[in-house]
Amino acid sequence: MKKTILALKPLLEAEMALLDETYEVMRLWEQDDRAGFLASQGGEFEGLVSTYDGEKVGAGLLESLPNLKVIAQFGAGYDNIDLAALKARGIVLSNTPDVLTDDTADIAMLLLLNAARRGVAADQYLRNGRWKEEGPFPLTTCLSGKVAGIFGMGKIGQAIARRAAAFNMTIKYCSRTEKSDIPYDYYGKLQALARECDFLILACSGGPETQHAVNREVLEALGPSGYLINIARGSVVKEDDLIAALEAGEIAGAGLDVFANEPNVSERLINREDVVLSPHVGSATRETRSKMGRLVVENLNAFFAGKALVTPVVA
Ligand code: 8YV
Repeated sequence: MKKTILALKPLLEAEMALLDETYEVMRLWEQDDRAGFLASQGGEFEGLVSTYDGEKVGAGLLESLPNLKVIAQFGAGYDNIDLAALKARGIVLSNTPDVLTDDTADIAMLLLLNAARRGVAADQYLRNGRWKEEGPFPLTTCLSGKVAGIFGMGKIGQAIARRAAAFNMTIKYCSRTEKSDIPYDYYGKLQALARECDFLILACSGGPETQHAVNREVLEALGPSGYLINIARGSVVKEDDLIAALEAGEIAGAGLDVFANEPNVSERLINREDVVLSPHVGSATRETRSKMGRLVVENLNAFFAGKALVTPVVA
């Protein structure tokens, strides 16, 4: 008999079909009365497919899934999941690392280039006829010779470092511990890194450990010619402090893919010319989302075959 899985958000069509081949998949997003559905059928589910931008996986949802054994997260980050509650119940968790590293690092570069060279603003300038009417676009600032300070030197941080180095930037980094195999200058304190860099790039995990790590003091240290780039999590930045620093000219600009309250983005950011925005698209290519979906299915298959998870977070 097929195992019954609850999916909080859809995978791409091909991977959804793959899931349907092996499992009885119930789609929470199709339920009008989610609470009623979970109350009546929650006991059926042994597996859960979750995502960062779906229902939060906390004590409440877990209580309604009393027979849950495995969660396969569609995403590398899992700060939407209450790990303590999982461990208390002995539920295992997988995620989708590695397959999204390059795409996410590419988006960091897209934001970095657009923050410095103002690509989006330059496009608008031309389209709105301002080149003809007002003359050349205002001068911008270069990347080469500048310091990229990377907060979080995991796989994505390292992929960003390789790209930034290819743009002739000097790399410095801050992470929990110094990494012996990384050739860049290490800083134990984020504020110290911010003081030493031109572009502060956030590539760390979300969650309580990094919550509001970028605050007024860090932005002050980054200084009036510094830029903040965030492809990590909105929670890493105290967004009110960022907006205040931008409004006061305490930093030069920002490139943001992630926000405090997605998908709602503060008008005070939207209305600023010195900010480049993207709607949480780090992993959002067809190829990568497909690979992420496959990993979700492979992890569930491994678990139900009694094997080790392919990419475990909590095993
Ligand atoms: C999302 C992400 O998972 O991998 C992560 O941590 O934030 C993204 O890849 C994706 O947008 C689906 O929610």
